[in-house]
Amino acid sequence: MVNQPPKLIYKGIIERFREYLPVTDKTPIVSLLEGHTPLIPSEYLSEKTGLKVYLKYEGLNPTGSFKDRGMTMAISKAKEEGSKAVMCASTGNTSASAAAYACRAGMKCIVLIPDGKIALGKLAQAMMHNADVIALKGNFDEALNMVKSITSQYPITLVNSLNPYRIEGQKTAAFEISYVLGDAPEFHAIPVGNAGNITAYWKGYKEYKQVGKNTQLPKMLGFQAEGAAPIVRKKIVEKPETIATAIRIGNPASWKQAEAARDESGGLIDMVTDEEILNAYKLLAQKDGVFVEPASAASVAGMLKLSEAGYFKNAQGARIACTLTGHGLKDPNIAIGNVKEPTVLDADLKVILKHIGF
Ligand code: AN7
Repeated sequence: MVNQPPKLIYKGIIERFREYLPVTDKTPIVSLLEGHTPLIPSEYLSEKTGLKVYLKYEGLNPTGSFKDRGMTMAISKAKEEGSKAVMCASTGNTSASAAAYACRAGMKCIVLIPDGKIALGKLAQAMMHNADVIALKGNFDEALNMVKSITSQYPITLVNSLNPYRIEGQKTAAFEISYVLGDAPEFHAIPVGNAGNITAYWKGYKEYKQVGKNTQLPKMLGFQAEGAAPIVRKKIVEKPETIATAIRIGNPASWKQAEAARDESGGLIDMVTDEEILNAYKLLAQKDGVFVEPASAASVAGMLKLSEAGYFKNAQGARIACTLTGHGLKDPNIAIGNVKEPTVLDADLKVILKHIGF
């Protein structure tokens, strides 16, 4: 019938997983139809590791990263509570997401980013979505301390992952993976920065097991960048450094929760070098056709590191989900700086044919 609304329209993670989320009929849902991202099997990585490798491509969220899952919750709840402004510290993706969702909610958004250390695409997003962008002469950890101090004293809602609604939203990625695979995978590999996402996935997997949707829990495998690996080193890193600017964090807010996810699941948190990150970044793009930002490749870099060390030798054929947290277009400079340059040729058919081998 002509006027019947289509029944299968996807409405975003809050509507899809409403029963697992702290929302009510009164919560105004601010959504960009985030979530429902593909779980892409990787033949190449499966062959290389002897596992069944699945890539959870979170770069396909509306603002290009997994942050949108948490932001739809954080902004909806902020709106419900009557908040007029939100604020976050960010290595880039949180600011892009907060800025977009705040626009949609008609709220003001203030973001604190480390000056010169966020990827170009993310900066463009925050600016384009009209956030008040403050480039701090300091790193993410310093920015987060400022934001915590300001939001605890003034009427501005904090939307970093210290905001519990962020974690609630982000746990839905674990639900989606479980739904597609019919159960939780045996392993889950994930980049770790501020450690909100590993916390969220672990919560999601546990909740699905509690309600009987899953029969098992995965071992959580978290990966930090070697120059920003406080959890691995058991010590705050005062001056974190890595090419993967998204995870250039020296004092993660969810440090304890990440350790709990690791320990309760029987998994581990390890570190990968920038070289290993770039290698996985290129493999994903060039073998699987999946373009991610450098931080996202940490999950695959870590899986490959463990595979080479024999970690999976008694688990051949097991399923592993690797979260690919953000889209490759976020950080065009790293991409362009790490692969071969375009070949500049004259507009001459013969020259071009010669170049391509005819
Ligand atoms: C692509 O945007 O912290 O361990 O301020 O953007 O949950 O922090 C981003 C983090 C991994 C790490 N991959 O996740 C921010 C921010 C990408 C990211 C992480 C981030 P968490």
